[in-house]
Amino acid sequence: MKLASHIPPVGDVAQVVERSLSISGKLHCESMAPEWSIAESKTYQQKLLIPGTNKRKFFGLLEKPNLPPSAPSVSYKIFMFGKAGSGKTWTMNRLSGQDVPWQHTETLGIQCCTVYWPMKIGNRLILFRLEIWDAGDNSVKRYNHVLPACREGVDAVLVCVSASDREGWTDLPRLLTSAAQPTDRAAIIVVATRWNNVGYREVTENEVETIENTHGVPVIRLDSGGDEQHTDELTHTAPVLNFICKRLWQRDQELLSIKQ
Ligand SMILES: Nc1nc2c(ncn2[C@@H]2O[C@H](COP(=O)(O)OP(=O)(O)O)[C@@H](O)[C@H]2O)c(=O)[nH]1
Ligand SMILES: [Mg+2]
Repeated sequence: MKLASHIPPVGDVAQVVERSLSISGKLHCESMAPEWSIAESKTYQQKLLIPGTNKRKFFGLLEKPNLPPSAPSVSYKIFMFGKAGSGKTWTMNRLSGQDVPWQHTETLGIQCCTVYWPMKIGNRLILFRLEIWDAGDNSVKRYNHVLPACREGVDAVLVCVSASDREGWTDLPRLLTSAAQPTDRAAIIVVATRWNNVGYREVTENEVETIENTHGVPVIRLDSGGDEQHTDELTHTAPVLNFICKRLWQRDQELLSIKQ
């Protein structure tokens, strides 16, 4: 198989092929499953929780959720990108079910966390393993190696922008062009944080749609959702994780169709 001549070689196509082989033993372009029932998805999501609670379980390096052995796991690297205070750490903690920071504290160096997410693709249950990388802005500015390390082999970039920061929103088009190297072909997703803070919101629905249409990127509107962190955090976060995993899967299929 050869890459089409007009498409620059992409380093991570090999990774995508490997991911695909680990699932089926051959290259495939699999379509997404129709939405699986909430009851079925909840059965698998329960495996992510500490038994008898709604709190997410921490999985050590050699651990993973107890899903049927037939369910393969696929790993993806995600990088949080955005200006200081835009909500990168807040978003990473939300996705991983950790407590969110209530005050802005500069992230020291690079912080990573792993999020497991079971989803059905076609008729198969697949365990997505998302490795999320978050870097503090001071470290990025001070040390030249931080940004390249975060970007290396990245599958998706979550571009964070606060919906209560007009200046940050105006700068979003520039941020989108610098979010990833074109050769990475990373999936770019914008995360608009503080979305439910309506009194302070500086961005309209129309402006979000304009960004989606002109830049071809989806925008996730994220909110703090009251007390879901303590009651049913997972149910609240599930649509966001479903969306991110579907986008990653679609990107793999796009890269595979280039390769074939
Ligand atoms: N309520 C709420 N607070 C947020 C949200 N996103 C960020 N924050 C707050 O904004 C501040 C900065 O967020 P942080 O994640 O530390 O920014 P970072 O520098 O991009 O990592 C913190 O005080 C967070 O609590 C959000 O969506 N909702
Ligand atoms: Mg931070």
